[in-house]
Amino acid sequence: MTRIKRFGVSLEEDLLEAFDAFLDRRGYPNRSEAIRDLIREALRGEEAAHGPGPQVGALVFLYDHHRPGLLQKITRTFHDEAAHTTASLHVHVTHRLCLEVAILKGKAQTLRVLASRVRAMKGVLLGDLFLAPVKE
Ligand code: NI
Repeated sequence: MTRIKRFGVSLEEDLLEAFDAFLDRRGYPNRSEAIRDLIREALRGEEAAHGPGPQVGALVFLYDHHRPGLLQKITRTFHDEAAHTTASLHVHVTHRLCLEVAILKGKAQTLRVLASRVRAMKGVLLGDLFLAPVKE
């Protein structure tokens, strides 16, 4: 079993209060458990974002399909990037809004650029990219 090490953390009182409220909302039994989880999450996120190996990803984005030209732009972008797109899911959320989930595969940098291109389009209201390194 890995040895447990202790270290001290100094932070502002209001930040600590906000952190404790966060622990309550998430149901953490103590600060150590929450800090361990946050560190693991940050390390995983960094590996996913900058790791050199292949990644699988999901780009989740919400857009206004009434915006002139937007649908064609989105379609063109994903056709250009067909090698990286494995599947997609489209949900008609409201009269105007569509939610799309594109499942992607490729290098982190390529997928991040693709996600940024989609997010930058006028009429795309939000877009989040989830990446996970593929390990054999
Ligand atoms: Ni739709």
